[in-house]
Amino acid sequence: MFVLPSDSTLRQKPFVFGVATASFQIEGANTADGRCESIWDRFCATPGKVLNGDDGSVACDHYNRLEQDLDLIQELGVDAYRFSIAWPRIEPMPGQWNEAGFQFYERLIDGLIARGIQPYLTLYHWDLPQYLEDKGGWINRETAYAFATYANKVTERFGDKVVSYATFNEPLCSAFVGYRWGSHAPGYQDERLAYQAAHHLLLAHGLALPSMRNNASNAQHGIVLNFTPAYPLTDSEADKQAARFSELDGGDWFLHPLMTAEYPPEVVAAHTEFMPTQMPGDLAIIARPIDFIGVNYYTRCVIKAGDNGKPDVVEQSSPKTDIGWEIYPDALTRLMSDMKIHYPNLPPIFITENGAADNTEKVDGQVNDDMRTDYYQQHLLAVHNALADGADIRGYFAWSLMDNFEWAYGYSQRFGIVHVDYATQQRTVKKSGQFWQAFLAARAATER
Ligand code: IFM
Repeated sequence: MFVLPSDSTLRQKPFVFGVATASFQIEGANTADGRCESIWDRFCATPGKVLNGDDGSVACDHYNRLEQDLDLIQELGVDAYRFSIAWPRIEPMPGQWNEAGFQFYERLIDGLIARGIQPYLTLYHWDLPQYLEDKGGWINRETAYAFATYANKVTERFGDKVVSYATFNEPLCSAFVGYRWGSHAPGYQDERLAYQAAHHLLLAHGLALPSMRNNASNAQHGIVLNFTPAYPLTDSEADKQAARFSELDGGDWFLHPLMTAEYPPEVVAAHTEFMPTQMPGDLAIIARPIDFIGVNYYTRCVIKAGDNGKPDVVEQSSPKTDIGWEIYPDALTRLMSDMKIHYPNLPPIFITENGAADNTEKVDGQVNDDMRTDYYQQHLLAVHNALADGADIRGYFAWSLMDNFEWAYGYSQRFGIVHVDYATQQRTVKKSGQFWQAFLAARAATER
């Protein structure tokens, strides 16, 4: 049974509740109105990279169903909508700014505002223009400067209409999944390239901030990172150190330089041969002040010390979501308190993604996704507990508004609180979506 104390901060404004999506995962229309090819279009077209050969050419056809989807977001009763901009729509050729691309997002932003919903904009959620990849992508330092120019153009256009700008979503995935493990675009498996890409992503973030602030001085500016808290298998020093190392070489590889202007020394010492080429002053640019950190949380991992103390993941037999990620809400509470301990200068936090893959299908017009509903309830309690412990969390976004293209898993994994029938593009609010509607309606009622 879901019991959130009636006086929980979660039930009170200005705590922000929203739903989140990303351009490539929902828009489709990947050749419309001058959009150029992205690295994910190329990756999808490469045999064997994406399950079932799925691609983003249609996805949820959101590009052509914008008004209907805006109404849907409004029906949920959320305060905010987090979305990303497809760089390939905005700058389809180097230095050429595409008015049709700007107009699509303008209609989106204005449509949200007209419905009383706050726009939370992410500038980069993995869909790099392919022409930049052809020149080295995130391995090429020039890409960081190209991103800063793009960020300037977008924030110049939308300014303070947007409440919150995030430079990047999960640079860990762009750098480490894309260049180290290879299961995301552009699909390299090379440690050296991975740390170099990570450095240029962080540099791009820092380079973009001054013009973003200048163009939108009332908006909040920050970055969204993902974290997988690591629990030691035993109380041994070796397991504890291995667990912390896995965090430092994960989410903290990005958070640490943002907060301290240095990379985690333990990882630098262990991986000297892979460390990125930097220019003097880069770390000061990376550590420019930000207004918020977006935290994406889905699961934890359990770690034991393997060969030479290296972290080894130990599979757990506890309940998992359909994608195979352990359900462990307490790790979200712990993550919040650990972050405060490790980084005393931490800015306010938004939980910018949290959710579950639950592939329950529609039966008689209903999607009874009980596992996801339960997942949300447990994680709301985890956020409540973190707030009670003193964490400065300002908002929570459910991932995702609707089922969508789940990267290398194609359409096989459903994260939406709204079901999408990909054959008809019909949207159906799931039981989890109805839970959110009821929760948000109850909160609105107490304000009256
Ligand atoms: O779908 C992704 C999203 O694009 C980034 N964060 C994790 C989600 C679930 O895997």
